[in-house]
Amino acid sequence: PTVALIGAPTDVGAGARGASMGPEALRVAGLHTALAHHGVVVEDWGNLSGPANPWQPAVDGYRHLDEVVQWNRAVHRAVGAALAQGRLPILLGGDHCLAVGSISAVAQHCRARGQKLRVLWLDAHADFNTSALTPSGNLHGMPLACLCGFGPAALVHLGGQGPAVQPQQVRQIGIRSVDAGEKRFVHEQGLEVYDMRYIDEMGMRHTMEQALAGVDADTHLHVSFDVDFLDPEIAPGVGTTVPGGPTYREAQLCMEMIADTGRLGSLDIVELNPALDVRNRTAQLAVDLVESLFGKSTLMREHQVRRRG
Ligand code: DIR
Ligand code: MN
Ligand code: MN
Ligand code: MN
Repeated sequence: PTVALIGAPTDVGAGARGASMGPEALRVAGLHTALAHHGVVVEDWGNLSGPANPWQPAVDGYRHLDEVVQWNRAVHRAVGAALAQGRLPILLGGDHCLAVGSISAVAQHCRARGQKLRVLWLDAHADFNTSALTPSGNLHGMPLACLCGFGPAALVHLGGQGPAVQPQQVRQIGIRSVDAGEKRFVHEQGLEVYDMRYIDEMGMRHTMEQALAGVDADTHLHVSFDVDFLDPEIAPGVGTTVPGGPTYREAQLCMEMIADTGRLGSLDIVELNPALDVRNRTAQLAVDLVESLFGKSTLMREHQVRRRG
């Protein structure tokens, strides 16, 4: 596939400043060359632009709603253009509010082609708050609810009428921090959640088998990778660390099993915060994992696959 890198340097939806530096940190960590090494053709579409972070308190349950809408419109347009040109878009965030723009564009693309969409939400958080439920007003805690039809009209209808996705199309993986009201709402909407307790008890292999069940040749897989999915011991460079996330090997296996499906159609890499990182190691780890997502595998496995024919 030909990949299009789309930078969205903003932290308007986050509770800490710094995710705006994410796109450049991923480039500095060598995302482009890492993918090129695996035979992926990479086009860097540069960075989108949008309003500055006004750093204001919440109004009616939302912080910076106008700015979040403007950034998401830009993301929606760019991701839609990339898909229309047959590219596999990689959104370089930026905070996770931008997933509204990217996934609404992906959903439109799939609907137009009669393709099934499966969204894998890799995150420590459920991101399923609404203005009534949110403890913070930060829109990076609400993108999945917006995509499912619960949120401000300007975000819910970014990709046309009706919700962009149905809860049944989503699999949440690695969840370990959910607000009280948010938890009830996640249950009510019937989201399929593979939280850390599930991963601890069942293992990452079984988790991914379940999360990927039903993915077939007609399925477009979208991966929304919030870097705080990872254990903070290995990934300190995020605004909201939550202990007890996937280890290095668990995260690699997760990515490798997604790669094995051959159905990856689009990707968000969000919430990387270089201001909180240590010598860009979290960006380097993200690049390492994305390599696996695009089919990097160990020598042993390539050897076995070749022998099996
Ligand atoms: C929290 C934190 N649930 C909120 N959310 C984060 O503010 O809504 N999402 N950090 O990534
Ligand atoms: Mn998160
Ligand atoms: Mn998130
Ligand atoms: Mn497609």
